[in-house]
Amino acid sequence: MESDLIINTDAREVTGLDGTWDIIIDPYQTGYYDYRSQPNPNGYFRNRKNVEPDDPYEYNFDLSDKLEVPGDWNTQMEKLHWYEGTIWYKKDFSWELKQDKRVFLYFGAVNYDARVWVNGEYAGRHIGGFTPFNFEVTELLQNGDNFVVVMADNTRKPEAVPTMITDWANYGGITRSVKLIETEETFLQDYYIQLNQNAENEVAGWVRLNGDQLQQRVEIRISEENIVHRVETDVDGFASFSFTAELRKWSTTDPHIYDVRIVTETDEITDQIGFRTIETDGTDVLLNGEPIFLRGVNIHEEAPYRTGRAHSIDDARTLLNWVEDMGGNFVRLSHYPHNEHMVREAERRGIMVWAELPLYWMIQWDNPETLENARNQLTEIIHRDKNRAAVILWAMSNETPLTDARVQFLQEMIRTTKALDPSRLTTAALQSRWIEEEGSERITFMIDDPIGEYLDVLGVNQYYGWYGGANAPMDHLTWETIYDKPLIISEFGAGAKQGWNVPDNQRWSEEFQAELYRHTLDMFDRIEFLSGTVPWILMDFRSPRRTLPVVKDGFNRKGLISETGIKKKAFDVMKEYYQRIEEFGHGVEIEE
Ligand code: GCB
Repeated sequence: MESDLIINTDAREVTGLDGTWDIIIDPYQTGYYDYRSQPNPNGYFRNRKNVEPDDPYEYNFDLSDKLEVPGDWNTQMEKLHWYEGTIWYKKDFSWELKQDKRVFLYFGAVNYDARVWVNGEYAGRHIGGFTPFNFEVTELLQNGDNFVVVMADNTRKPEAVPTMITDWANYGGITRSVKLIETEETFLQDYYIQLNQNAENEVAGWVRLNGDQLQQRVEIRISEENIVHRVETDVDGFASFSFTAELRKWSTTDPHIYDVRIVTETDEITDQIGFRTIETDGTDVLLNGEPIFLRGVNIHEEAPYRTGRAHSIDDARTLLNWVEDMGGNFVRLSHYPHNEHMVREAERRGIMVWAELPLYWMIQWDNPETLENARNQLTEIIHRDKNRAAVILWAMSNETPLTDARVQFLQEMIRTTKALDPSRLTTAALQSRWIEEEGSERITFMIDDPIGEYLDVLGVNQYYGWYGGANAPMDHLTWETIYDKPLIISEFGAGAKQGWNVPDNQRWSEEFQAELYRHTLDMFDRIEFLSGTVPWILMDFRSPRRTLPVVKDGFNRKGLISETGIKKKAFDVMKEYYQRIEEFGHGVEIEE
């Protein structure tokens, strides 16, 4: 699947359109449909204003409310706290037309359905709330005053990805940065430069040009190693290549990143790229050929301290500082693609990334349009992040039901992933089957989900002691798998309200949560084929499902840190566990 997405946008000639936008709240989509439900050619995208007393327009962007972009609408305005529906956004900007230049309008993400117009002319539409997209607007711009209008709709729909029910807030709006990207007539749109996973001293990849002058000489330069590799693009502007190179590997302890410069006859760009191999051997995950235990933690894209959708480099730094403080070397960016700052910042710090698609709980598995939508979101996120050494796992789904239609759907997703990016591993967060032995206390967690056959690494979520079972020693629990593949416990945990003052060991107390972590981690020591642990979750996050007053108040409280940034007791339990793993490895219980 080809994509017209422009990558590495920060390294290009960019004009930011972030800042204050005029908005119109439009629950009835009056700005789009007329009273016969037909698209109205004079919708709000025309941005008309009454000038004369008799002018008939029944809207006015300039006199309406304002919102900051990037940012969700729910946490910016009290009256939008629970709003799901359509909001129109408008931004004025001035532009100087340049000969021989092309211009693309790029959105980091809009949740969920975005239609875009420039100066009243239609530019395009995008579906999916967490992936980037761009439209060419060269012909739509004019010298001087311009405006862009976005119709953003976050209505939940049964056929959508994600679908109706999620355990997170459906934050709406233009949640990531908007920019105009200026390019040459023929420019380097996309490239893939990674180690060949089957020959670790071979750099392999491709470049793709966009424009009229598609046959060009291209150089890939890694000057730190005195490497200059030359290729020529074909009539379609495409060239694949491979060359041998002894490179310093990117790893969690030495996250070395090279400046890689790609120079064509008409364009050039520099990216920061790390080189590493990631593979499996039986039940081990191997980074650069060595087994590694993934000391992980789950993260939602929830902004620390202020709540709402996180989007900035500062948000990423705060969250990843906590991961490092805990002793982590791995993050699961659940349950959808996070912003690019997060991935690049993780990479700079040597933190490995599990990147996930929002195929969460229930999905219309037998709906071909839903599959197409999911594959499109997959394609976009792979395109954006395929040169990031930190990303080691493409995760297909979370806790999806065991039906044939779902297996076929996910198989198709795995096939697409491997075709687009043969250099990374696939996984999914599954559930185990509890087998209770009659007349005995023993319980076996059996991993035999049929999709396991097609994945490289198995993630399993388990909440023994919280959703079922007692918060007590777990010696009666054992784990079995029918697959000779690495296992990551992709979720475990318990809810606790930070500072909750109740007698020890009561549900919702910090002590209860810490105790459950101790019992669970003891159990993990006994799982031989375990390759990583990922507690649920780093920080409390908003979820409309969590209504219990006083304790929850609209937040999922399984965070190890409160949304106000205060660590709970279980944070230290996790930290001690990771110190022990780092020092002695997995499976070694230390006698106190
Ligand atoms: C899960 C889900 C996660 C929820 C969590 C919970 O299994 O994967 O999205 O937030 O449990 O807190 O119940």
